[in-house]
Amino acid sequence: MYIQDTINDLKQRYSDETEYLQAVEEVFLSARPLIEAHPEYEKADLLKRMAEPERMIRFKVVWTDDQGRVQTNVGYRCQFNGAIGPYKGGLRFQKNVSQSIIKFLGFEQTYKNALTGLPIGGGKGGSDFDPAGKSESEIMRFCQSFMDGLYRYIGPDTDVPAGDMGVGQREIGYLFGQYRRLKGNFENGVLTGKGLSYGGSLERPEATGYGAVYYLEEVLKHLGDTIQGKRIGVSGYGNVAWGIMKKASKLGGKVTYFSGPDGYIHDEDGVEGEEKLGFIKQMRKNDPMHCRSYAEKFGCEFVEGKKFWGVDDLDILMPAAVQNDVDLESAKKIAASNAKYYIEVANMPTTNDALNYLRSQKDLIVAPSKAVNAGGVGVSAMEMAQNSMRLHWSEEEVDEHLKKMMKDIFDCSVAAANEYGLGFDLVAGANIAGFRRVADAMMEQGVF
Ligand code: 2IT
Repeated sequence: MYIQDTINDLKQRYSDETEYLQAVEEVFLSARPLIEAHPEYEKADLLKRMAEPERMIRFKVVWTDDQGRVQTNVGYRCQFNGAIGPYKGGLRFQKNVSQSIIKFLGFEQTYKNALTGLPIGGGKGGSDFDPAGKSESEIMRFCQSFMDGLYRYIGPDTDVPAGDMGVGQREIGYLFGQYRRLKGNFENGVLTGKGLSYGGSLERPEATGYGAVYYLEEVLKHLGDTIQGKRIGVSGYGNVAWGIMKKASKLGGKVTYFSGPDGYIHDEDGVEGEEKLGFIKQMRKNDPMHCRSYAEKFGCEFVEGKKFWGVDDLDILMPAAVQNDVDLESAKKIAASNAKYYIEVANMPTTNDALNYLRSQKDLIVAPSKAVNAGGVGVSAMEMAQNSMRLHWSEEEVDEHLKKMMKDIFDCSVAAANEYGLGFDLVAGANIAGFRRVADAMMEQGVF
């Protein structure tokens, strides 16, 4: 009753924020056994307090394009929950960015960050700026104006932004440069995902994809299986998908399908080797909307306007593109295929009805993104640690910490599901474990 009543109230209050409501419903319903075992949560109005961002900042971003026309965008920073540490989370620059999308990402980030076991709260930001077709100097001017609106709200002990879609190392450089210009202070780097020349961490660009593969290895190991010879389908070809391809091929797996907004690629030989990986990196930089040129370059199949969910020659599916990539119709195709593992990577890549459908399939292992993709923000927290200690870790050191972190996240999810008699349920386990850490920190800090 308490959970459903809370969800219903939120649906009334935020009726037009569909993505946000979707994320809240998924976490609260997945953590049901924990919430029902703790009547003190209801007394403390904990669910509503967890669903409400501590602060939602919205600002105007005005910049001038190369033709001298003045352009106006909207910037957001959602400081969702700071109970465990400074707000931490990426910035997304994408045309479709709305308050609901930033809020859902900030909410998810809170539980994901809690799962890392590191002292970081949850936040997210971004803008409806569309990076497609923009020149280098337009990107720089936009980033500078964006930081003009944001700088007074962030800081190394307050809120530490990073990248997300449309924000990579180049954008982080311009954002940090403007922050430093405004504040006249290095402030431990303030942002993460920085370049190596001014405080970035080795392996941060690969961390989300590598972490996802390390998590996958834990799942396989737990079930007496291995990645050797497994055929993997990854949706997307951005930074995260690229990291998965790089690591999976090193460990003996084969990414035979990937996709873009224009359709999907089927490369029977697998995406491996410097040439293919380098081509994908360049393709993303030149044109984040089309992956067809890969098929032309390497002589493999391209299927226009379709998704590969449901093809019969894949063992492992890793949606690593956008939210709500897999709907109920795709889920039914996946369930009817030979795939044994559905490992979410992108933030909320599955609609709630599709996720419930997939979770109800006996022969399919389902893992949730907030656990699988936590390696990215985890290495960001390690970048913060390196910056505050004023030193650099070697790639081996970062990698060792990342591996251990992914194993800990997997183990604590398995343990949490077991504790509530749920069996091997990675979705419930991760949500319970993440929720409990945030809940404990909030309960101990009193009512506010
Ligand atoms: O979704 C995510 O976890 C990120 N975009 C990375 C956040 C971070 O602070 O590194």
